[in-house]
Amino acid sequence: MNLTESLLQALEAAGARQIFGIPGDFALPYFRVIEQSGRLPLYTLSHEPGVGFAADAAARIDGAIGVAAVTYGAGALNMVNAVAAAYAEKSPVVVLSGGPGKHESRSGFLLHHQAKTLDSQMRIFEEITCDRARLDDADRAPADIARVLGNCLRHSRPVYLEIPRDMADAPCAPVPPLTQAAVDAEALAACADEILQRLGAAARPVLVVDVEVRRFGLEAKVAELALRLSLPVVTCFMGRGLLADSDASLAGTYMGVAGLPEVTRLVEDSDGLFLLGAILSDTNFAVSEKRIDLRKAILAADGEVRLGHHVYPDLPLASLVDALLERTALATHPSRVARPLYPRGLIADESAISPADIAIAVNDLMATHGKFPIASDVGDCLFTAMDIEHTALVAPGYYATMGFGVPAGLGLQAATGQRPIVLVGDGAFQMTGWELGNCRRYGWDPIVLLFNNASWEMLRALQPESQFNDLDTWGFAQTAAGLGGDGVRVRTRRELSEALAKAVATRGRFQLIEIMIPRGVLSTTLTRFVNAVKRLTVAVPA
Ligand code: TPW
Ligand code: MG
Repeated sequence: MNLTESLLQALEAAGARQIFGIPGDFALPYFRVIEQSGRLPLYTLSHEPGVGFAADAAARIDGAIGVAAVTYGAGALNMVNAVAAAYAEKSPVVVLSGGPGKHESRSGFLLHHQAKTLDSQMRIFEEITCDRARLDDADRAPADIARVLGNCLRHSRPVYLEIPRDMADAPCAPVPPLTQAAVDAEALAACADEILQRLGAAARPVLVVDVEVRRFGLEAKVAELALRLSLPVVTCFMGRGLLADSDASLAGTYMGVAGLPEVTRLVEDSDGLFLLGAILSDTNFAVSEKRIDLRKAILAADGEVRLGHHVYPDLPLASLVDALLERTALATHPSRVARPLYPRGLIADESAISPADIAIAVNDLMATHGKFPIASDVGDCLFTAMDIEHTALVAPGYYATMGFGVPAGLGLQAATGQRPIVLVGDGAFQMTGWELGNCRRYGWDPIVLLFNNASWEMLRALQPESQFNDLDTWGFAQTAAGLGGDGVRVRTRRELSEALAKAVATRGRFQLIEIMIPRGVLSTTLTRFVNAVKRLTVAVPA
């Protein structure tokens, strides 16, 4: 077995199902092994940000690890933003980078793709990964790989492995199985008891779920826990889509002043908030109507549990959920909170299309054809997603990087085999929309809903006086045929309805529906969000 083969075997054992990548000369040797071994399918894309986003989305949807394989320097550094997003939003992406061979670094020449020193890249990635190794020693490599992949899974954050090009084929032992750190059973028991006692004493307990619940594969268990404790469940903005297919009484998504008033009241009036796997970000919490006193909440995240002023360190979320389930039986009275009803029944007339109409059209579509997983970009499309029925959703709701939507959609389809819907603005599509050109080779056929308002509209909403938010009206639909898909531009609700019906009926080619939206027409959630942000003058995701 050579070094790349033992790495691939370890990746597969750790849950990887495919690799996204773009090669370069420093990466050719390990890419050859990826291809020849046939262990994991390799999907090459067009630009490294897309590679990072696709790997991230695959990790998010599967609760598994995603793999992004690139070349040294120009490749890896092109992916910094996507990896930073994965770090911030706790997505376990394994970055594989080629690197100069050992003898090359001794040549005395500067090497192409070298930024400052040959360590610059590793140092840059140190800031956005939770562990790293350069696999330049075949004896040490198995242990290094095991440690790095173990940390990727434990922390659900990106890691970095550099493969010097003269090491890819070096003989190497298999990677030892990953071990799990032991959990202190007494601390776990005490913590679970204390949580249940607090929730029991609360008059209005609420369970707030966020991304870690999916990252650690706990959705079914958490839904069961909510049912047994008859807790109403709310997702964070980032956690939208969680528990979508469960029986839990899902009240909606907490967005403070920007969200549904009944959900805001539920969370902000609660005297027993149980935050499970939550990222304490501004987009999740700073838009609160009333300040939520987190000291009174129970927060289980980042491998620890905080209850008021004390902390139980080193308690993985999965162990905590198991311990809580062991201590609870099914409640005799179910939670009284009902799921919100999302709007349906698009009036297919000659009116111009608003973001709200798009949400209704997607709800109609899912009512007829079943649910689709959704990948959303940043912009009004993401706020519009809040009016769409709960379904699996991946979106950079906290780090808020544009360019995520289209490549994430490809990642979803590669990882799940399910056909996704992509929601994306014209500004974001200008960044990574070209990745759709890779669909034909792999048989992917996402339905892409492009919100074309010829504008960086979200920025305009924040600062209406600026002219620089005007974009040109690109003819996106017309580019689709050249990229191997079908494109159509729609201006009225009738056209939208017809285009969606046709898109669903056409399999095997990506379907790009370019939806023309007049400037200044926003979703209700974005309108509320912008007003709230202006009022609260908190940092905005822009
Ligand atoms: C990588 C800053 C946040 S929202 C926005 C920008 C430029 C405008 C989005 O325009 P789009 O959507 O896609 O047409 P819409 O609905 O507002 O019209 N660069 C990156 N990420 C972010 N978030 C920005 C800039 C930004
Ligand atoms: Mg726009």
